[in-house]
Amino acid sequence: MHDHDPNCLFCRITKGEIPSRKVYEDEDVFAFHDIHPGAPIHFLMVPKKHIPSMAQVQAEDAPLLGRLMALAPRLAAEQGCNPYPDGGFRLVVNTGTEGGQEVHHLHIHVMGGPRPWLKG
Ligand code: DGP
Repeated sequence: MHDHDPNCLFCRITKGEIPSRKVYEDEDVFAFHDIHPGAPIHFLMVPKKHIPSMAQVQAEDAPLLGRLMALAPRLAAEQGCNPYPDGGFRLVVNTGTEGGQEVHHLHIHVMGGPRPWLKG
C-alpha cells in the first residue's frame, strides 16, 4: 500500500493541495471540518498515510489508529463539544459502500454539540 495517493481527495487535503478548515495537524494525523456537517460540530480525523478504509487496516497500523482514537476526545473538547456525560460526541467510521463510505481514505467522523432531537 502506498503512503500517499495523488488521486485521493483526503491525501490532497492533508498536503494542502485542496483547501480545508484545519482543526489539527501533526506528523501523522490531519483533522478538518466536514464540508457537509451533520451535527453542530462535525470534523474528520484522518491518518496522513493513505489507508483506504478500516477494511484495509494492518496490524502495523494499530499504533496510528490508537493515536487517532486517543486524540479524538481532546479535539472534540477543543472544538466545543460539551463534557461527558451530559455532553459528549459520536465517533463514526463508515467502511465500504454498504457501510456508507464515500471517500476511500480512512477517516473518523467526530460529531457533537447540542442535539435536542435525540432527547425525545
Ligand atoms: P463518508 O461517507 O464516511 O466517506 O464521509 C465523507 C465525508 O467527507 C462527508 O461527510 C463529506 C466530507 N467531504 C467530502 N468531500 C469533502 C471536501 O472536499 N472537503 C471536506 N472538508 N469534506 C469533504
